[in-house]
Amino acid sequence: MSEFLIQSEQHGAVRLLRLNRPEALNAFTAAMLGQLRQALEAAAEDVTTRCVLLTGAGRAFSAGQDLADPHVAPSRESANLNQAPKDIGHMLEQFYIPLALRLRSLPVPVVAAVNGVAAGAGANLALGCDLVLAGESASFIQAFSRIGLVPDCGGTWLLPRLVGRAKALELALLGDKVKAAEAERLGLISRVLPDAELQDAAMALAQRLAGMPTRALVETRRALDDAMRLDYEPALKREAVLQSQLGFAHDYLEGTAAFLDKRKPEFKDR
Ligand code: T3D
Repeated sequence: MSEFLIQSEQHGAVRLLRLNRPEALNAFTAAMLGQLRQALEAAAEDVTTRCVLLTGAGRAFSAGQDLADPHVAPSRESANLNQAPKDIGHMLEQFYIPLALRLRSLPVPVVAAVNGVAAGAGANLALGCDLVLAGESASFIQAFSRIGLVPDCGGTWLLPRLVGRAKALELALLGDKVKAAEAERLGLISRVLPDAELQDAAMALAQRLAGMPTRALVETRRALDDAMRLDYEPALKREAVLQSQLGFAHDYLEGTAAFLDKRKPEFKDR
């Protein structure tokens, strides 16, 4: 049994978080979800951290909710004994929703390095990250329909936005395994890499993002998400508001000065 269900390492300005229950394909228990939330908060509070990189230990990214966790596992006798089943919605309210929201509102960009299978909530947590890289042997499974549930952890919101309604329904209804190459072709993820190169490439990408103007990147994430529900003109106006704000910030002054001075910029805003 792993003591640290989430391993945290600092690599310069990159906080690497590794899901660490490899014996169960990093399936989420309540304790693990709690530790992941704490690890994200710690990264958010540390002003020297400018990018988070999320990956899994062992051969999987995450198999989603641990179906044996006593918080959710139905009693095998419940049908016979007429016991009330557990309300698994509570698990979502208590753990997954705050986690999904925090991932999407973190003050730094988040990269997922999907190193193996990502199923159920594991898939959708990965897909909710800002940039998603996957090893060529990785796969994505909307496993929910296989066990009589709907996609959660943002799946119903993310899937149609990423791949359109037709493919989203195919993925969600059938719950078939989508290999990394197909996930890239569909637009579900950013990029596929040879397995042996995944971790180094993901770290290089995270380091690159960490050297960029963090505040502008985070506002870009928010603007793109918001624009999905805005008409064209309000989206244009929102861009103008954001440019007004960013135009007074250090990083814009530094970025333009560095360009004119022909030197590398040093961004600081977060
Ligand atoms: O319930 C709620 O709280 C609501 C929220 C739901 C969110 C969800 O995530 S629902 C979806 C839950 N996840 C799944 O249904 C996926 C279940 N797992 C699988 O289908 C397969 O394990 C995989 C396709 C992911 C991988 O298959 P394979 O053949 O590579 O590995 P395996 O042999 O099936 O699994 C290896 C071990 O991990 C095995 O344990 P053992 O026999 O070696 O002791 C297996 O039981 C364990 N494991 C895999 N997934 C889970 C799990 N244990 C608990 N929960 C799991 N989700």
